[in-house]
Amino acid sequence: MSKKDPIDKKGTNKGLTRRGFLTTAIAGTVVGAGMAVGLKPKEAKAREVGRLSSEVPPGKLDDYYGFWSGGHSGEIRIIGVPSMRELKRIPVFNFDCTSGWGITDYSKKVLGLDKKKREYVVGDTHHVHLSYNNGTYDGKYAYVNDKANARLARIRIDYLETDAIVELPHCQGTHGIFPMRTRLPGKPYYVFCNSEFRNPLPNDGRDLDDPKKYGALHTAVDGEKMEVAWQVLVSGNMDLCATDYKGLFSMATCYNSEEGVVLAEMTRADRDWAVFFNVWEIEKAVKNGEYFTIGNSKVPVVDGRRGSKGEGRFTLYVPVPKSPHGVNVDPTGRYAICSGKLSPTCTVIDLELVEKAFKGKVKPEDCVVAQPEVGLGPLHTVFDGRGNAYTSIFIDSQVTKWNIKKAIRQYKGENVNPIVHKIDVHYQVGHVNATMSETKEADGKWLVSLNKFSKDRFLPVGPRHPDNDQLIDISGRKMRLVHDGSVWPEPHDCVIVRRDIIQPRVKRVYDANDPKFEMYRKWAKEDGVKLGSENKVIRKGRKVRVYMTSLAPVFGLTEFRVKKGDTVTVIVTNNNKEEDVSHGFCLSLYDINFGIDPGATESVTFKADKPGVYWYYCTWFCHALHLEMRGRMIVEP
Ligand code: CUK
Ligand code: CUA
Repeated sequence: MSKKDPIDKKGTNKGLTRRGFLTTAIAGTVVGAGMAVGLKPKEAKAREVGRLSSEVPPGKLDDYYGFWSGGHSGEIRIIGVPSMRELKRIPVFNFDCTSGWGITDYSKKVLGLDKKKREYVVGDTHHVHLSYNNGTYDGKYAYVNDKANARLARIRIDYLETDAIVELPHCQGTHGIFPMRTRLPGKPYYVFCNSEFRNPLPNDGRDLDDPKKYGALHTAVDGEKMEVAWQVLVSGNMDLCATDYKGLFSMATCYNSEEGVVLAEMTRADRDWAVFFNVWEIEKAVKNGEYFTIGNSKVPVVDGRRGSKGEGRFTLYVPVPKSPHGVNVDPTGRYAICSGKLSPTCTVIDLELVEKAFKGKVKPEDCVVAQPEVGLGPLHTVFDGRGNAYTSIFIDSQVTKWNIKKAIRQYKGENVNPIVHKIDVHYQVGHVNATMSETKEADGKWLVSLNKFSKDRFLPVGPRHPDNDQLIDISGRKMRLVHDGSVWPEPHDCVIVRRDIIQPRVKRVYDANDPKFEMYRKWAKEDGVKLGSENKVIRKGRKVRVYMTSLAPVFGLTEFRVKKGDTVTVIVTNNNKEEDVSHGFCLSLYDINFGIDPGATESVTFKADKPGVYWYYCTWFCHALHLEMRGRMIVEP
């Protein structure tokens, strides 16, 4: 790396990376080659090292929407790229007073908290993916897993709000998920989910001490209906998930082929595998009734375990070295790349050969076409659309850029080095992702390295540090570290999407098919109230519905009366239609706090169990007289 590189001056990347000596030698050659084809030294230099600007000046917008998982928080976060500014948090499996998620009637319905069943109040989000068509994002939905309580959630992109959550039967540790990358005419659109932990099937007290009888399931969820379609019983623990670009396969990396329950047992074997699922063959079997069910769930299950009749028909086990983690398909759709975790290699699997292997024409092990050595602890791989792969290296704290075609040539015995460049990251990187990397439109501009450790990179804030999401320019031959971004733990993964694909609405509109309004319309009809324009208290026995408008700076009702013991539903409509004018409804000493977006209606149901006077007030600074925007709930004894 030249002394003129500004990165050198900042001292963040001091020329030679630990293993960079190898690529430095090649660097000179490329600059030279650039000059040979008539480039001025400056242009050649620009090609050599990325030179994109990450500055987004005041008043300007980011080029990309980043969808980050929130990890422990159970949410999704939207980050502008390249500014790395946090723009929004979308509550999914968690509670949030900004919107009232987990508090309002609609959100409780989505979360399943309205029923008298077991209630989950925590979540653990790892993998966010958007819905696709024709190999790229179609801007309809985002999906995210809950590893904690085995669920899949869907977020509608028009409002960037969670609209459905489905529980996956018999699963624990729902980890890798991936939607189909294309929609096939007349076929359902599936999102595939891996269960990482094996458990007794059904998990009702049987087989407690007989781990050989535990199982793990690969689940297909209909991404439009948000219903579980079928499941496949698999050998080993499944980790990450991916799909091909033709709509034929889903796939999972599997570790713990030993099917052990403690670490020493889980890591004994030198080889584990990647499992490929023959989606439409499974679908056919299910349609023909060739399935069984587990416990009292009605979901069809087929057996795809090793040595079962389904192996070779439903599933294909391709051996890969020791405990693989990530699996990623390159933008050409030809190669699936598994990262070794306990092996310093990536394994490149040719999906055309996988197709042949399902037809019995080649052996599963012959689908492997390359195995480049990328560093210690490779986890996830992403792409620039120019034939290069970028693998996160956990133990080395590096990102390795390597060339897929060269890796294939090397595997065939040619004396070529597929490694292009390595860059240090700070520190212990998990996922990396690049702009549009998970689509055929990968554009090779920015890469984000989601580092688990940040140690000395930020002001210390106690024993728990923020994570460090680093922005890296990948437009040149060499990578260039541009920005350190602190982020509260622990986003596992992200996708970075061109901004023209995401078209959210700035105010809520009464669409006929908006499920949020369905509930209110039904109630208003029952009560003969004009929703959004009338302020009325309707009593039916001990049930009271309070219809209230809000328009800055007043609520339509400055007081309402109920009796102790009533079940009260307060329905608030925000009649401000201007952008940005949200209201909130916070009811003092009743543990109620939710927001109402412009044009929206929200409601809350509670028991008026305490007599007295309780002020409700607006929680959004909506007007100069915002503090005056309030009223009294009078609860008669
Ligand atoms: S996992 Cu966390 S670094 Cu849950 Cu995608 Cu690989
Ligand atoms: Cu409405 Cu403040």
